[in-house]
Amino acid sequence: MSHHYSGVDFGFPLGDARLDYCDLYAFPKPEDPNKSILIMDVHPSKALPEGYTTTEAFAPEAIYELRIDTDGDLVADITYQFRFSPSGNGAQTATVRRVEGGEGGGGKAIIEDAPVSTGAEAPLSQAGEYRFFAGWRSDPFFYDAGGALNDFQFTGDDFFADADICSMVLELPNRELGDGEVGLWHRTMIPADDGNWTQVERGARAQLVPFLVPNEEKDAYVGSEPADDARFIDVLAHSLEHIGGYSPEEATRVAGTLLPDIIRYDPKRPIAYPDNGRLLTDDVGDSNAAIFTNRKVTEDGVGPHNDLLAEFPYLGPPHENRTKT
Ligand SMILES: [Ca+2]
Ligand SMILES: [Ca+2]
Repeated sequence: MSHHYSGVDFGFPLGDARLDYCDLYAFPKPEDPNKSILIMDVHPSKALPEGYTTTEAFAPEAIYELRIDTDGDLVADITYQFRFSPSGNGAQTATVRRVEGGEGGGGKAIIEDAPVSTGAEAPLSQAGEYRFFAGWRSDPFFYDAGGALNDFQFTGDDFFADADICSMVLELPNRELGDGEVGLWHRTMIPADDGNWTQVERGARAQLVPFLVPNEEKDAYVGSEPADDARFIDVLAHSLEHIGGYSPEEATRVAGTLLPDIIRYDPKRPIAYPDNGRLLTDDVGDSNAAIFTNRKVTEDGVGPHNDLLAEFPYLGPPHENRTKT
């Protein structure tokens, strides 16, 4: 097998920022540990190389999914599907469906016609014990991305300090997740020519794809399911040899700890990425830098943002108001 390590690449699936998976957070609701907060972030407002993306938050032709494995076989047992109306008249709305079992449509709509926020307000949609928010917020992710691109020579410059993100925030009772640890991941589907759906994006752990999956393997990786992730251990190991100077054996061992690409989450245990769930303040950039560089660099000098909210939707208001007037 030969791979060329193509370097860090922050490109978007099909060149479309709206389809780009960014981060997945999972933690108990601070005010009520019998409920969980699951946050999926897509579509960064800023691109690297530097540039801005579209103001339409979510792709109306796509299905965004939160996949949940409840029995440890890495096959989804519950899927929350998020779909969005076109933004023709300026405002998008969202529908959330809960589908049990593996594939296909069906399921039941739990939230309908939820407004997609483009400004500072955070309209909340509620149905039974579910609460939902979708729209632009301040990106909670913090990282010296420029330093990472410069061979991990960090200067403490937070690329995301003024960045926004398109967020889907779901609050639900823990019993909806079953009893015990679950595996979580995100995927994005778009219509295929044959009337089926094509999976064009997926992930759970932050930064794996841009840092460790070479361009020639990206389509295969984002089109796969976690149950098949053993096939990508050699791919990630090869990248780790290049970036971190690992020996082949050690690179393979470390790659094996990064896959399958899921976040394990048990709301009854303490939350800390990557072992259990992910808090908005977990310093994923630091823990990943240590892995990617074989502990030659262990921090980027950037910490959590100070605009997080103590209550739903937990993410601060966006830096830019995108409401059309
Ligand atoms: Ca399963
Ligand atoms: Ca940091």
